[in-house]
Amino acid sequence: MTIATKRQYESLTEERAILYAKGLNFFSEDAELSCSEIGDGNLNYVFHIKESNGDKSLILKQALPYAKVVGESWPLTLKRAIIEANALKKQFEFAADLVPVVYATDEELAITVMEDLSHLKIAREGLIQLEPYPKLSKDIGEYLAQTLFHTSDFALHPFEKKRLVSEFSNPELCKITEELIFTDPFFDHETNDFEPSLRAEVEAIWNNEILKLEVAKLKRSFMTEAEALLHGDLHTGSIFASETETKVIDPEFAFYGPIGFDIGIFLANLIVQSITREAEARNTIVQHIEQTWEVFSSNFSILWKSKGIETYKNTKGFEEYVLEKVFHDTLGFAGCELIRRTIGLAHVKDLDAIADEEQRLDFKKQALQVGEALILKRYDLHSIQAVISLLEENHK
Ligand code: SR1
Ligand code: MG
Repeated sequence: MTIATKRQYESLTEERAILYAKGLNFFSEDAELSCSEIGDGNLNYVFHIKESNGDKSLILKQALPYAKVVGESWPLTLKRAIIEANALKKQFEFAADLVPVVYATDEELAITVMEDLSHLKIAREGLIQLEPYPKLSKDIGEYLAQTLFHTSDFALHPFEKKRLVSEFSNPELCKITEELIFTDPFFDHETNDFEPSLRAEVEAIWNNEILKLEVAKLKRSFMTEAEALLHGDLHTGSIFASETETKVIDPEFAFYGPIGFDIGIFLANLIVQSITREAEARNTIVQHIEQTWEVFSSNFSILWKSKGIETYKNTKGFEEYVLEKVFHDTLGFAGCELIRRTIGLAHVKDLDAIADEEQRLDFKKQALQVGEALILKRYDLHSIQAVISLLEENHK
């Protein structure tokens, strides 16, 4: 496929998206195309374009120059489109089955043309409907190990690693995370959004100096520790899934950061599910939580031994030290994600769509409690089983 010709930025409509797709040499000349805008995220348009007289289809994703969730008053760099496309290509090198194929990019129009995955469902939606997704945690554990190990100093020549750090410099999107995950929910900030009945719990967080000190440390780690190329926003809305397939999409927040961040964000979104489920359905999620960490850590360890280039890799205790550091970071980041999804700007449907007010508020209080516990106790928890015990304690 050819790269599209350059032109000035304009946001597409469904009609214009069809015209654009016709210029890609992807569909045959006589193809009749239909298009629908299917994006339900916070930041972009997603056009699904398919042949009415054939089987071919693709996704055309266009970044908007502002955050859709807030409106035009929140301008946002279009460079995130090329960051996302380049991150997908880099991740494809190490986890080809677990990310969409990028067909073409257009930096001027902030467009990425990619594989159509619309036969899959967004994992958040499926999990809310209690889909078991038997492959989800194994696939995500594998994705995390492969993408994080191979982009770290443990696998790359230091020159290449630092070149990638520079290529994936993503300050505007990082600033969103620094504010929305690590800062605003812990202060009386105008971006916060919480139910009035939660005010006592929220004020307790704002006044908890011990908690805020730990969040400050996690924010510093996020801002300064360029350990690996992260997805940067690995919640369950960034994953397409079915019984047999898992694909990680949307890495527009990609940058070099601490390995535990991606793992923590994913686990936090599973933990939200564990909070909202009845005992029987909860078991499936508990297994996913356990398996994500087990698969990540065992694969990371295999890669360390088979492909690691660090001179100290066989020094007794170093590998264990690295994995333990990642584990503690993971729990802290998961705690911040739980809190921000409950009282910050960007919420999750898993909690907000619960119609029964009493139950919804109870679950939100649990999310805040678990979030706080994960941040404060992260150095006392030494295994994923200990985390599961903490979650079970919370249900009693
Ligand atoms: C203004 S963006 C709000 C949230 O949506 C994205 O998916 C990120 O999670 C961000 O924090
Ligand atoms: Mg997204």
